[in-house]
This record gives sequence, structure tokens and C-alpha cells, in this order.
Amino acid sequence: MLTFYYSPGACSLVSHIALAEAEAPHDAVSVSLAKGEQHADEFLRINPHARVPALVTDVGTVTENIAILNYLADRFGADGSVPRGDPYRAARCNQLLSWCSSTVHVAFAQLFRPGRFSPDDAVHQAISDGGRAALVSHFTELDDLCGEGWLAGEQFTAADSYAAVFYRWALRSKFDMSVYPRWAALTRRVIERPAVVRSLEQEGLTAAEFA
Ligand SMILES: N[C@@H](CCC(=O)N[C@@H](CS)C(=O)NCC(=O)O)C(=O)O
Repeated sequence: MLTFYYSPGACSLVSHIALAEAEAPHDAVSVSLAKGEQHADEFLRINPHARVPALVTDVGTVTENIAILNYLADRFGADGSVPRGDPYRAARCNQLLSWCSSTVHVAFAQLFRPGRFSPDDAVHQAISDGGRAALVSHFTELDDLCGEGWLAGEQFTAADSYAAVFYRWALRSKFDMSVYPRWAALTRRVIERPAVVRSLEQEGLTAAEFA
């Protein structure tokens, strides 16, 4: 049995959706980041980096969305995670996931948690402003990547889930979203999927938060 640790609406939603898409049997455990539960000893034994997501398997724990998604693809099939069977499609999806995780997410962290980048309060506003400016550029690139179908090809993948998670964060951060119509349309297609609806329900989120 798998145990999945997530926080509602956090980046862990990307792996949560993949678990639901693959119909992988699992227990889901909510970790409140607002209450600091990620720093509790019990959770640090699961992920010493104090971050969600974390997936506890029978043979060990996997952390980091990209690692969890590739694990799910190999173990349960590629639905909603990373394509299998076509090396280019798999690489293209991992490329998008890596950009989301190491570039776009980090710019959000600058905006939300400048204290992670410097202990000096005097520079926090500048760090946040830098994150906001970087995000505008990343959002333009993301909107340009969105077409009629899915980001990594004909198949829905975790890259599409990431885009939807970021769309909700951007809305909450009061960006002008009217300039990203293709990204908005992609997000609508993502949140209509039955497995995504189930994941949102489990995390206590509503479709209205993505529009
Ligand atoms: N690179 C990691 C990032 C994980 C991460 O930063 N998770 C955030 C939630 S979106 C977290 O747990 N933050 C806890 C904190 O900031 O204290 C991944 O992709 O899994």
C-alpha cells in the first residue's frame, strides 16, 4: 500500500492527480504547511527536507514530484504522469516538469517566501518583486506553449496538472490573468477530468478556484 503526503493546493496536487488518474490504491495524508506540520519530527522522518509531496512505498520513500511521477508511470502506467513507450515524448514531458519544478516554482517561492532566499528583511521586498517579474515572463512562455491539446503531445500528462496548479497560484497572487487565454483554456480542460475532480474534492478545493 502507498501513503501519499500532500498539502491542499500545494505542488503535491500534481502527484495527487497522477495517483488518481492511474487509480493507484493509496492512503492520502494531509500536512498543514500553515501550521508548520512539515517541520514535525514525525514528518521529518518521512522527508528530511520538510516538503510535500512524499510517497511512502513498501520498499522506501520517494520525494520530489518528478521522481514520484516517474515512479507512478513505471508502476501503474502513464495515465496523467509521464509518457512511456516513446522516448521523445517522455523526455519532452520531463523537460516541462523540470522547468516547472526548478524555474517557475522557484520564482513563486521568491514571491511567497522571500525569507528562504535571505535572512535580511531589508531585501525581502526586492526578492518578491524579482519573483513577480520572472513569473510574468514564465507565464507568457507557458501561455505560448498551450495549444488545443495537451502540453507534452496528444496525451494528458503531469505537465498539464502543473500548469493548472500554477494557474490557481497566479490567480491567488493577483496577476492579470486576462492576458493568458490559452493557459486558462488548458486549465479548464484539466479541471474537468474526472480524476482531477476527485483529487480536488479530496484536497477540499473547488473548480471556482481555478477560474
Ligand atoms: N522540488 C520539490 C518542491 C517541493 C516543495 O517546495 N513543496 C512545498 C509546497 S508547494 C512545500 O512543501 N513547502 C513547505 C515549506 O515551504 O515550508 C518538488 O517538486 O516536489
